[in-house]
Amino acid sequence: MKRAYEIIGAPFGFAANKSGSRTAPDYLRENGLNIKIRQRTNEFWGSDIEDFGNVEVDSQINELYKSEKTLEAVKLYCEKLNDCVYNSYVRGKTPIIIGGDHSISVGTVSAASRYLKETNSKSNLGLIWVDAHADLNNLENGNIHGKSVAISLGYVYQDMFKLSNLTDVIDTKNIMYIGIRDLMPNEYVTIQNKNISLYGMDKIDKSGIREVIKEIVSKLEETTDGIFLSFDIDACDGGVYRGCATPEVGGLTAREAIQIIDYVSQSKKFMGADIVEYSPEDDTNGNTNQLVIKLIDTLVGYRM
Ligand code: EXY
Ligand code: MN
Ligand code: MN
Ligand code: MN
Repeated sequence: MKRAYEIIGAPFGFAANKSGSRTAPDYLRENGLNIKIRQRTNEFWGSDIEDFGNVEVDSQINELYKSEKTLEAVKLYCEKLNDCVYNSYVRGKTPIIIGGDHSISVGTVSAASRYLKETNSKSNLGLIWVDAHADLNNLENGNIHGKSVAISLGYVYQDMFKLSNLTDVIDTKNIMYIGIRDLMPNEYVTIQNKNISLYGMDKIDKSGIREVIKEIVSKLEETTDGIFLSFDIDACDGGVYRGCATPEVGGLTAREAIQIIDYVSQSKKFMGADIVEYSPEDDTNGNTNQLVIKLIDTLVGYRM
């Protein structure tokens, strides 16, 4: 499908246990993701691709983090990112956001939802969350990158977020988890109680990734107005792809990850994606760098 993709860097890494993902957008641009080279072949692959640059972590956000107000830093950064991604939609683009840690999805998911609300008068966003983790922790302690979905649903930190447009932006019935294999007890309880769709590695082993992703996309195409993909690189096998804060063994192969992205991005309801948690400094063998480049290229339809 012909689209105008816009790459947006989100170099925010304060919400993880290790902050290596903050360097990912610039590192990728210099190591494999040369946008100018990709632009030269637009005519072959049919889609347009532009680099918006980064939504920077400004001095105010840095100060909040330094004074141990990490949650405030997440909120301020995600409000900034929400505006940027929303404006990308207004310009008719399909935004591809490169994190940063997974807390940045509080900004990206809310922006997709905001745009749908504005154009369809209601927001009925479908969210495919590919991750080793559910990021649904509703406890007030712990790393914030493990709570992005909980914040988007309005299940945690309501005092901080309730007046922003970052929370209460998605319905549990429109969330599809893929690749989850490390759940906290409170996350497990929420998934059970709310009956959230979860396609874990066992399901992928049994049915194959093609069946899984077909089923997910056809459900969301029927029941929602737009599909956003949030792809945490730790969904991929942490024994091979070490370049992230929380590698987990037993995850997706490169081919499975590529198939997910290939299939989702061809849906007519596809609205864009974020790719998060890649940490160049933890990527000691360079495998994760190569994988992330391949995933971004698959998203934008670049085939060289
Ligand atoms: N559930 C664990 C926690 O909350 O500490 C692990 C979270 C890791 C989150 C990474 C981004 O996906
Ligand atoms: Mn995550
Ligand atoms: Mn994760
Ligand atoms: Mn773990």
